[in-house]
Amino acid sequence: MHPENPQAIYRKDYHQPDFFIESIDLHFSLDEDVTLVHSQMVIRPRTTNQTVPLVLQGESLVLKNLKLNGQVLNTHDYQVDKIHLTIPTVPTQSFTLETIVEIKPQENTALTGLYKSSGNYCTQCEAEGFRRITYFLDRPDVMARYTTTIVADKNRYPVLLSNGNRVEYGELTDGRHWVKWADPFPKPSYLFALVAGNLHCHGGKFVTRSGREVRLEIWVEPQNHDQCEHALQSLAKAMRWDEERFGLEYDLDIYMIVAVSDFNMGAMENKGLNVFNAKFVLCRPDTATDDDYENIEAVIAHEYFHNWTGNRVTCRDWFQLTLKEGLTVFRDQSFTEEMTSAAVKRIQDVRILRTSQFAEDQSPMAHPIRPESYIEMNNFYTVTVYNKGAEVIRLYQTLLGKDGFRRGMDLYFQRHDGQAVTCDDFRAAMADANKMDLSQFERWYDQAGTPVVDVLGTYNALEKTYSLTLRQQIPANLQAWHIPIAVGLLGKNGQDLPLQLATETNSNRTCIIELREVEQTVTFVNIPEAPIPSLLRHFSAPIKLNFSRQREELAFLMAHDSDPFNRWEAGQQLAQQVIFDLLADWQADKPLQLDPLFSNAVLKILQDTQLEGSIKALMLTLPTEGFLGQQQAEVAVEGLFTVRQFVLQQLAQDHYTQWLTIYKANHHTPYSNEASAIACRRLKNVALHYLCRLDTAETTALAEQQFTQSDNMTDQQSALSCLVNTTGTAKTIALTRFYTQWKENPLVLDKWFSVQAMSYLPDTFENVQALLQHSDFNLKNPNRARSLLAVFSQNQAQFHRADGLAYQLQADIVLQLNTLNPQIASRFVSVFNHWRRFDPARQALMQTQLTRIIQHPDLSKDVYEVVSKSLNAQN
Ligand code: B3K
Ligand code: ZN
Repeated sequence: MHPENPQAIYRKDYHQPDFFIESIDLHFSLDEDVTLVHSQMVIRPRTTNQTVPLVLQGESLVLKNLKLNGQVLNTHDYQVDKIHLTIPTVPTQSFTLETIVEIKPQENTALTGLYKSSGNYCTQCEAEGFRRITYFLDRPDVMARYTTTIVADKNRYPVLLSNGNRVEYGELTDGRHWVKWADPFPKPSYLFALVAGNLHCHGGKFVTRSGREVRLEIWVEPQNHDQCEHALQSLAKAMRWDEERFGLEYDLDIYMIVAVSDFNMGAMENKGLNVFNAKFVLCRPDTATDDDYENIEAVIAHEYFHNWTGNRVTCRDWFQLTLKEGLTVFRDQSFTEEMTSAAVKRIQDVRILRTSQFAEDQSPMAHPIRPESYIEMNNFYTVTVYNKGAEVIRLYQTLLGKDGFRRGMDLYFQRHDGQAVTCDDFRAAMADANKMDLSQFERWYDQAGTPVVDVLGTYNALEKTYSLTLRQQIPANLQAWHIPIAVGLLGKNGQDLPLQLATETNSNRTCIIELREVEQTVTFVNIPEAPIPSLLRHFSAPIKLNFSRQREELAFLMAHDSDPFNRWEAGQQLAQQVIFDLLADWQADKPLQLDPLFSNAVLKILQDTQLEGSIKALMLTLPTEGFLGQQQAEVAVEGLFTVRQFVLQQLAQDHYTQWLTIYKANHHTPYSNEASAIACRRLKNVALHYLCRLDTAETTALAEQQFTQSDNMTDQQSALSCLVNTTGTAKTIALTRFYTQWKENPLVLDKWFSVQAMSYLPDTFENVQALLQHSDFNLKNPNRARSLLAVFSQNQAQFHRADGLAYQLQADIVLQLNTLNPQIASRFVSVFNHWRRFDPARQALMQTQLTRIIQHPDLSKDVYEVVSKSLNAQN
């Protein structure tokens, strides 16, 4: 059974709002039983020559009072249903509307609207959560000025925060106090925020380049006071970077970030008052890994960058989400590239894109970065909208150059500051600022799927020319994309050959081919020898590029390509070829033998003294089972697992001495957060993982030693994840010790759950089942639920066990979450989206669970949308 008429909303049906809300004066009286929200709005009809009903959104609200221009409305003057307040007749000129509603934040487990986390109040309004706080025109093109007064018990809630500036405060006689906030910038309702609680402030300041002083405040639960400095530093770095790279300054006198423990996603860019998942704020060397540190810096930067790309210029409607998200992800990626290593960051980003987004393109939930329709908007905060969206923004920069991109951004802000606009407006700014025709570029916004380009290369020894023929595979009803493809040609010594196109006189080492037609041929002249092409350097477009290569050629590129991204890529392709050939042998019951060419290529990387440590660590990491499975017509669950394990073990054996040397050489570097120390930890931990594949007393002792002696979480967690895959007693000892050490720190305890869910031993499912019963497991806390269950569902061989028990467990959890927290339920059910990619037996097992879920009587829109699409689609 599905919910009452889950209606799809279409992009083509966009209409301007009939009313605008000029201002809203909010008054919250926070109480343990019932919270009262009093709102006073000034509403202006868009046109004055017709009367249209005023329809406000509101959900789970109890309306207590309603006044229009100061007059109480009679019940026959308005209608209230589950999701609306409708007033059929309203004045044709501006009027005021006052409402008082009751809400119960303490009962809100969906974590959208106003809710409680660790005893504190906080809000999450994007995309459509404001309607769970008060009646409103809850859409991003309605931008209002907000004032917010919060009244609460002073002992329990000494800190009362909202957007903008604190303008007044005072005490009441009954132990309560109040604070009034005013936000001078008109904003859409999704950017509203309120926080009330017992919080500690870690403060700082930032002086903008025009000399204005901005107060920076990181608010955390008191026990976390010593884990805020990195977040504060990250914020200051992001503020400086945005000034330098894009000329964008912060606009209020205060910038606040609040860390909360219960949060559906990473963080939220509310104007002047970001609310963050504590995971992306809190860190200390002994509690957070190097990746945690990097993620914190990136997410803080991302939310900060939204102040311009999202808040000052926002989206006209939710179909335009990538306008702010794709752009802001691109901005945070560029920031991290400059703060850390561009090549490492690019490889990490492409890995996410190819494992998650390309998979989404292959699934029933595939959609263009600007979707055409949705049932539940929260389902469209996807890797496609975010990460592919960022790739599309990167394409502009590749095509227009960094300066051209900046000109486009400047024009975009000049035209649209203070407005709610569309992706077309952004594209027009880029085109106009650079006098370039970007009309074909719209295909990136309206066509779903990953473009595929087949490439053929021909060398003409007589003419000394090298030609590349590129052909786009265009699915029925779609049109050719505009694709920049970065190309280099390597000579036989591995050096880049100077590139000269037949049509050009100047030459370069990397050239951008602009593929616009279905098929195009480009010819390079004066090429003295048959070159080896390096294609799609730094992954210049989010596509699949087919070019057939021998293993020798891949090993050559892996050793020599001047583009570090493509060096890594060649290694991945080589590993993939090797794994798939071994898989064929395994399927034919032939003995497995690792190709010495591959083993040697790995050895060369191990011994390369020039290669930067973090890149080296990435190059020594095999493609995941998930990624490999995606390349197959039917995912070979057991085969991929067995063969990949074999390759890892073989590499561990073949180069035992070298792994040990690398391990020892990097093990004693003292802890610091510098890139060089991080690189040492990455390398040594990759080495440790290979060594531990051998599961000997010696290798286990290494991991145990690291586990007990490390002074930082990167090393401790890494050692633990090696130990959970060992078969002796070391595993239990380490797990118990870790638990005892960290049971009071929820973020670290999440790691304890995750490490166990990631184990590749065959009892992992039973362990996960047992962990669900653990007193520290709590399905209502999204971080905890994800740390065990979302992590386990990515453990391909264990989750997709042939008996289907893990599927059944996942469906049980989805049904529980459907009631508690539909957004998380919908994320969890998405693992079944790929059900048709598996063998018939697994398909049947997953289909059974999907059918069971869709028959549930009270399915949320969130889960309904995903499951119905999954069951109905053909791919
Ligand atoms: N804009 C928020 C995401 C809101 C998700 C709503 N389901 C965080 C971000 O992208 O910065
Ligand atoms: Zn964002």
